[in-house]
Amino acid sequence: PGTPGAPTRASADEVEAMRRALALAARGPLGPNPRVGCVLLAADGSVVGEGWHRGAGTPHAEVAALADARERGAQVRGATAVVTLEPCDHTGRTGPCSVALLEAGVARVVVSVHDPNPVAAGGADRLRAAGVDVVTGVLAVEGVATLGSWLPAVRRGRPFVTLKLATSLDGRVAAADGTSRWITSDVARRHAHGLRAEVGAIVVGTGTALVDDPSLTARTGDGSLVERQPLRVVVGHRDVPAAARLRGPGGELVHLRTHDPAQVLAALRDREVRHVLVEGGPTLAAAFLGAGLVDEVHAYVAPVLLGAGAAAVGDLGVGTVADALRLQTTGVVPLGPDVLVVATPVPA
Ligand code: AOF
Ligand code: ZN
Repeated sequence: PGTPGAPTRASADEVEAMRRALALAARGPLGPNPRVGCVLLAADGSVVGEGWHRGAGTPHAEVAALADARERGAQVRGATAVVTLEPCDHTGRTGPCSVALLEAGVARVVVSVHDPNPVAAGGADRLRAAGVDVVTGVLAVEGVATLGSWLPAVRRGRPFVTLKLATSLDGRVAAADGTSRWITSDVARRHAHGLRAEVGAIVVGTGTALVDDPSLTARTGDGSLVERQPLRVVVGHRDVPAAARLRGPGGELVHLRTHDPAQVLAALRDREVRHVLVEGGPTLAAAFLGAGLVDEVHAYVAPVLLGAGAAAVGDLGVGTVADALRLQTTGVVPLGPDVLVVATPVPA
């Protein structure tokens, strides 16, 4: 509680509680809903309740923390709620956390990140209007990092898009005869499976589905399927053969009969996908890049030279080097014999 009118700031106890709330948030799954954590502090700074969001359809972090306090028989009236995302003010799959906090008699709310979701936001305003002290922006850099691709996805109103390329040193994805298994090493492929396990959907063109016959599953080192499988999305007009590996065990198969990346993303947003991995081939990669719908490129590059064969990215309509699509490198990771380059398009 600060002097009326004076800007309120989080106390040292509250900042420490936010660190704890962020660690709790990270226990939650990646998926349609954000990862959120909440810690309830009594007036003396002691922790009286903790909670985190365990995925869409389950109680929000604030409600989970209130339930924890009740179980401990702790007094919540007058407490401070430290929460990594602004409390929601809507009834979605569950009720508004703003109201739950008010009904519990919470006196102060400390928030890391403002909720960019237009249907859910407004909790901070409602709490302030009811006389609750609200502080926002506490450990905001860490808060944003914990939310990962959920935050840009909700801000943009479409899934966050990662384009994955796996190429030879001379930028090719196949040799002259079309063979492509395996250009990158086992280490690089395993790393790519980690990325698959984090996304909501993997997208390929029908050409890739037919020629490479990928399974598009997320697997662990020993080849077994991870528990949560991304949607397997095939884009284009050609049919997927009944014998394709894509039809085997793994995530749900979705066939979108379009070539328009914006339509693909709209369809996946409607299925509450927050992060899409575009895995090929060159035509689809060029379509997404050309439409300005790639947020991040993950290029696995193997020290292999092919000299001929398909390039990773099809025609971008770049006729002269001044028109090249320039990216900014944000990370370089050595992976056994290969290298992963992470890069983001530079806005024109
Ligand atoms: C969460 N967990 O702990 C908080 C969220 O459909 P619903 O009811 O689950 O609402 C999801 C929205 O609620 C979500 O997009 C976000 O804007 C807001 N806050 N969501 O899943 C939480 N605090
Ligand atoms: Zn909520």
